[in-house]
Amino acid sequence: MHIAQDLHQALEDEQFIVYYQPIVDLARRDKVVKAEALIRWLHPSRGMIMPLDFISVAEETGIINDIGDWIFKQAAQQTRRWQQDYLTDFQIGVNKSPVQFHSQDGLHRHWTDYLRGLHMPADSVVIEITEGLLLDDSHNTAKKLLHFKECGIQVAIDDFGTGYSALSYLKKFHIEFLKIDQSFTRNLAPGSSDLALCEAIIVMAHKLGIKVIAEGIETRQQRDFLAQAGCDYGQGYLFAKPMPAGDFEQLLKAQQ
Ligand code: G
Ligand code: G
Ligand code: MN
Ligand code: NA
Repeated sequence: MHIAQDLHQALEDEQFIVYYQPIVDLARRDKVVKAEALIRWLHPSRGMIMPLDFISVAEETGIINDIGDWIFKQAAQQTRRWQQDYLTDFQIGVNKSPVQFHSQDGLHRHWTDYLRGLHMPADSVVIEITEGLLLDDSHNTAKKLLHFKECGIQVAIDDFGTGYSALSYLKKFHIEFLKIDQSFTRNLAPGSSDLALCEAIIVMAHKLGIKVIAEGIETRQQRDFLAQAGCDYGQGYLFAKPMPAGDFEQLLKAQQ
């Protein structure tokens, strides 16, 4: 198996697929208002390959930048159609690994130009980055994030709580969303420390003007605990798994 070489072919032959996982508004009867774009690779002989099995290789070879560019454009075009047909303020989250984030300097300009070309507001897109990125400031992370902010593209901290959460970065950087990691939502129960942590994160985020998305919600009970704690948005198998665009569109149609 030659993942590194195959990745080039994959881009050329458009073997990648964008899956979409709904993000629901917990205060609006779990209405689907956003999605996270998640890449899949339909390999001609090996079948479906998941991102964890090729993203790090793509980062090592540098092709991650082209893949990231491709997925951004796909997701943006799709989001434009859904905004026109179903929800004018529909928003899409796109993952950006630290490698991608650091190796492309004018990314914010490139992205806003592309969105303007599609006649979409820049805040249609949220970049999802991990905590690790914020801790290592040797690459001008703060300046780069500010560029996105100034252009109108929003920022979410993904997997929140799993890194070396230096809370000071929450005020230092301009962040719109925190995504509570699934490891916290999994064991929610009355009196549990995970529930206490979720509640504290939500209160803190709100005081800083940051909205909260809880990931990995699989049960009604988890959903209700989080909604009760004031969590803004939810994502997880309870609502839906990541799915191809056609299936996602059926969801949007059904809730009209
Ligand atoms: O469902 P799932 O297996 O898609 O995602 C696994 C991991 O892969 C997640 O941590 C997610 O952030 C990452 N991932 C999914 N799509 C992309 C992408 O387009 N770019 C990057 N950098 N990571 C992605
Ligand atoms: O980008 P991030 O690291 O947050 O990636 C999200 C990952 O979590 C993806 O692999 C996605 O398929 C997965 N996921 C989304 N919802 C659930 C869920 O409810 N349960 C579990 N176990 N995984 C989920
Ligand atoms: Mn993510
Ligand atoms: Na996550």
